Amino acid sequence: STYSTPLTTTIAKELPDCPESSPLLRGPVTVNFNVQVNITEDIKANPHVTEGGHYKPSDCKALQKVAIIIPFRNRDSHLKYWLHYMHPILQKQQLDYGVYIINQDGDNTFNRAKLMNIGYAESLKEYDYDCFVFSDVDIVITNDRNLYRCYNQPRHISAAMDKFGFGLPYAQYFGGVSALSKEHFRKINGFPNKYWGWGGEDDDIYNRIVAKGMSISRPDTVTGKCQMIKHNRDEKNDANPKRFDLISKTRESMEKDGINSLSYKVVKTEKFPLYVKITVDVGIPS
Ligand code: UDH
Ligand code: NGS
Repeated sequence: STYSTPLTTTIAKELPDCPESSPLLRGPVTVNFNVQVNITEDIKANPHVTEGGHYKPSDCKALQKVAIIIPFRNRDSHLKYWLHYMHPILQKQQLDYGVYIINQDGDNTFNRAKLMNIGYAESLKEYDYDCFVFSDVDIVITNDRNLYRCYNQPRHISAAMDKFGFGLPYAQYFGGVSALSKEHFRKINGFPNKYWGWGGEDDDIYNRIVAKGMSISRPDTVTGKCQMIKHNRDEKNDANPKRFDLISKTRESMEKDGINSLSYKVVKTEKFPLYVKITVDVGIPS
């Protein structure tokens, strides 16, 4: 005779850990910013991404929970390319991830680093992330083996940008796309809030990392290739004349300026199929 298992019994099966190296990765990815992209098509093309731009593998447990944070204002034309190219790559990387667009409200001077601090704080209210990737909206990687995850040391992901001849403009460059674990981020008291306008905030972050005895990890120059969408300087993001003075004082200022002094107001939170957009009031230069 046969025994049947009661239908009501559900066996809670733990997913196995995802492998160290995803079998879905292929290497080079073709990117072309002259080809038109369409958000409706991209929503259809990414059916496993859930409302608010979240994804996790269904057949294995991701090794890291990654919040992708994009400082933003008035760059929808770039965001659609970022979403088009990055969502498929991030899924192939078998990450448990969410995409956070941190949109600066109003038209005062732009503050990239403060927006990234806000992204860290806001994403943690939603999910227990252990890694934070900070990315400009106009940069995409062109090799899917360049992982959007954290390493033992803070990671500089955009290590070989087209505009710098697929190299670094200088050895300490930490701009573009980077990844810090929660532990790295807390160690450096997050990012500076006092860089209004263009330039220097990425150098300040570099100084913080070095001041706390850490070093920068990077992919090799083949894996690290990325492309930036060409554009003109935005309004209200002129070069900051105070940046040189500020970066000469990181070691002192970092103790009191950072995640421990962050203050802002959320104006609006909007969930779209491929991302969350959090509009924030960052205040004005003081
Ligand atoms: N950003 C916005 N909106 C703005 C300003 C900046 O979304 O108004 C964000 C965006 O994610 C951008 C990042 O901040 O990718 C960095 O700003 P940026 O793109 O202005 O910096 P970048 O150094 O360019 O790439 C500076 C202007 C270069 C002009 C070159 C003219 N050929
Ligand atoms: C340095 C800036 C960085 C900037 C980098 C690349 O000079 O913030 O150039 O700029 N530092 C200072 O100004 C102190 S780029 O070529 O992308 O325009 O990221």
